[in-house]
Amino acid sequence: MSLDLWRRHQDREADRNWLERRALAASAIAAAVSLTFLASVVIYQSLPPTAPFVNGTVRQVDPRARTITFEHDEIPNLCMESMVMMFEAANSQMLASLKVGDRVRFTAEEIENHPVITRLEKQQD
Ligand SMILES: [Cu+2]
Repeated sequence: MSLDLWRRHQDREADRNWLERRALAASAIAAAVSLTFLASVVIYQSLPPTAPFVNGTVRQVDPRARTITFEHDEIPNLCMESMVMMFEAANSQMLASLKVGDRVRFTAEEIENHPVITRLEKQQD
């Protein structure tokens, strides 16, 4: 092998090594990104609900529509002042044995662009 040929061979080897290293780095970055994403999904799902409990008084119950109207205190996570408004309940059990005038504490969260009651507890008088 002439010196020139040998040099070109060495250059090609170097190019190939560089490409291999770059491919390896790219897949390492891709793996790190997907791991980070997976980890954040797992952490997000394992966290308890963060919506704070809010006090309210039941003003209307509609079991067929699965809605409850509350006079409620401020709901900071929804940037909402105290008011009277209707909410959808996350499940129909929340409406069982609930009657107008009941004082409750509840959490409301924005789900698919509308506020939903996600937890509900009757207050003992
Ligand atoms: Cu409101």
